[in-house]
Amino acid sequence: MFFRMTAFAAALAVTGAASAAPQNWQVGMQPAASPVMARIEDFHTLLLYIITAVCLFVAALLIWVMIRYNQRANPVPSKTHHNTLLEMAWTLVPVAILVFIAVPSFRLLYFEAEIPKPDVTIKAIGKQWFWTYEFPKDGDFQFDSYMLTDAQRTGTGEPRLLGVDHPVYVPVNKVVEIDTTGADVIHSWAVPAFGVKMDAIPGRINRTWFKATALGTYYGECSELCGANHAFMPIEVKVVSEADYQAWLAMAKKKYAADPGATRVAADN
Ligand SMILES: [Cu+2]
Repeated sequence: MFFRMTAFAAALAVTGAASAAPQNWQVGMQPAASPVMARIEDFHTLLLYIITAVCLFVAALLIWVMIRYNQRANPVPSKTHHNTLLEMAWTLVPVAILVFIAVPSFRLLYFEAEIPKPDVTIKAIGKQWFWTYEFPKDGDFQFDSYMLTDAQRTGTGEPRLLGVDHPVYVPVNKVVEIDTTGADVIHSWAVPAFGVKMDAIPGRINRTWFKATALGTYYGECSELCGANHAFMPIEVKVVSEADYQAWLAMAKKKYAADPGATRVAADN
């Protein structure tokens, strides 16, 4: 079972798709692979310019005060205790900056929150400590997705602590709705390259979405501390062409519907 799935993944890998995972010594974010993440990066860059300017301005004021108004340069201190114009300025200028930031911030929040009509709907159920994926509209099957052990990883090229036995497949350039919930405690379904991080809370369904813009393998991790193996329930999403997705769907429907417990084999290793 497990090996047949791996062979299928290997066949798809021939299409030359890239892999998006954290790199050693990485400082910045993973390259954006969805419209939401592209906007998050733009917003992040805008904020970086603003906070850099604010920091430089405040640092310059501090240095100026230290040099111009130290005891040696200014032996007789001023008795000034207020200055209406200055106080208005240091209140209103930060307000103006915050309002300026709020506009793109809310625009981004609503862009994330308003889910376009989905082409694919996937239910991601966080469990201690793995993910169960359901495809309620494309054939109504489900399967479990466990992290690969070091022994299982050998020869697969899967990254340590990120590769899973049964990745989720999604078609490229299609809107994928993720409905997530927790079966036991709070988990969080997160894939950085898609700009997605949604708490998986028992008793409710949280919805989010992404539209992967490039073929490849994308990794994420449970992002809500959920117990002993919190760090060992990664997320692996394979973004494939529509034809490859249909091929996977046909195979998955048969395999998982015929034997819903099949994934247990991998789980018990
Ligand atoms: Cu978790």
